[in-house]
Amino acid sequence: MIKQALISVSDKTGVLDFARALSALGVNILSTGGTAKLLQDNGVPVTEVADYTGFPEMLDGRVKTLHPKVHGGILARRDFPEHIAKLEEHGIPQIDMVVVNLYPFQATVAKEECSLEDAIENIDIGGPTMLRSAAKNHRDVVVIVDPADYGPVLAEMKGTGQAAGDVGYDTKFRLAKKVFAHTAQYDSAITNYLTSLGEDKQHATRAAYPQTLNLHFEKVQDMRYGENPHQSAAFYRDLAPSAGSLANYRQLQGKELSYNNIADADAAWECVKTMGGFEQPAGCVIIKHANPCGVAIGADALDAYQRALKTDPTSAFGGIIAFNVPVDGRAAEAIAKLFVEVVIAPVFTAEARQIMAAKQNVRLLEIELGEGQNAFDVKRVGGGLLVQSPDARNVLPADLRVVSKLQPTPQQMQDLMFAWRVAKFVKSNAIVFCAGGMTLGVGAGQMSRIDSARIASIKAHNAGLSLVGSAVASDAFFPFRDGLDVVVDAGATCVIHPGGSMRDQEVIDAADERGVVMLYTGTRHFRH
Ligand code: 93A
Repeated sequence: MIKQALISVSDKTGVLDFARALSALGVNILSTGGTAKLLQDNGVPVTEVADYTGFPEMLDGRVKTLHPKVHGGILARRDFPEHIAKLEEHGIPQIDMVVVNLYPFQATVAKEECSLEDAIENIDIGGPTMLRSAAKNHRDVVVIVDPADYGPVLAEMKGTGQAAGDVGYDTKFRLAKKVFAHTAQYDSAITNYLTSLGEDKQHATRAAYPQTLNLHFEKVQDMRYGENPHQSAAFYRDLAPSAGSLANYRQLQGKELSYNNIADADAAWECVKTMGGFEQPAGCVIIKHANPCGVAIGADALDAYQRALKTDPTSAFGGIIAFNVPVDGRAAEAIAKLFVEVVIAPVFTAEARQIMAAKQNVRLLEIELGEGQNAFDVKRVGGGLLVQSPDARNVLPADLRVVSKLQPTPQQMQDLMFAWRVAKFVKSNAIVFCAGGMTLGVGAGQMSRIDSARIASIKAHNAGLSLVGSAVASDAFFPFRDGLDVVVDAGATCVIHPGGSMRDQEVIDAADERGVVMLYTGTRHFRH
């Protein structure tokens, strides 16, 4: 039963209605200066903490609630008779609810003119102390740091069940967790600010990336192992994953996802999401070891899948397949013939699910399509992290520059745009041959571009695919004409790459000499 609440808030949103409702439920309210005044002025009965402790607020408000009568009342264990006896001995009533939000430190330091002095005065000491006391003793004390919780807590108190006039343990526990996350973030903001101060220690130097990086992710699952069986692993997701991201997956069937499954599923999903906007509505991507081994667009899921599979059916064995359209029964029947690890789509029809149910080991993931982007990319290095914005840039036809004498045909333009989108998802150095909305040969992850070009054409040859009249994308410029000669020798008639090499002219001259179309994107897509 909640008999006494302490309310001390900087953000006074909703607090008046909440306090009024608590008061109506017979809760005695204690409050600090500004909050007490607001409540009094609006007719809510309240006792000022200073009157309660017998100590005035002092040191310009730095000491308001830091008193044993406050903290004893919050922290005493209700199930320990010795604690209760101590409270009685010192005349300390119990405090059953703490409603606190903190001095607006983040908002203060976000202001351009904020001085160190302003920032320091906005470091809340008494507030976090009460929040942490109450959260520690959450078994007996309700703690609210977020005004959004006023409504749900009131509703629970007004309920008629066991918890009438109180809230259940689950709610108390949830609120306590929220508090520790909040105070941790608050302290992180202070650290970030202090470490961002320039030489004069007075003003923060503003940068796109904070001085200290605090990542807040929640665990989705522990895994049996990591990239290899001797490595341990877990999957964490953003507290609010952006729309359309892998972490929003819904698994319909199959074994637990492994570390490599998740990494490859992400590559497949991110790639297939870029397959919209072509003449053909359906896109399919098959990934092996983080690289696309077949990408195609088609009339529907089945068509796109069959074409994607043609690029490299050997590598597709044990692969991960993603679609940007619903998977129906016909597509599922075709997929079920191949050994695959994971299939991802926005939706699987009932018929598709029924067909895939015969393959219980295959993991089926549904993810809603969405345009969201991660706020940043991270890569772990020894003793540190590399952070960057994601490679979100998608080149549009208007960004392209034709540098060869020969102009592209509309069909070549389509093929080049498709090849370029795929190349972004191939590990560098990337060379991708395409035609008619499907990959023909993918050269990935080589230390030299010319080797990627050779491998891509060998793979097309092995798959029995002709490269005559094909389009080629290269994720970065050709440093010499030799790489271009390899792809043209193989049959390519148009090439797309960022340009920007010292020997650009040599490579353009080679394109003209060989009679092929060459386009610059001005954008590079290294991927490591
Ligand atoms: O200055 S403090 O660090 N010292 C305290 O003892 C104290 N007690 C409550 N800040 C303190 N507070 C904070 O005052 C609360 O966290 C809340 O943000 C604010 C509410 O003050 P008022 O009710 O006067 O507007």
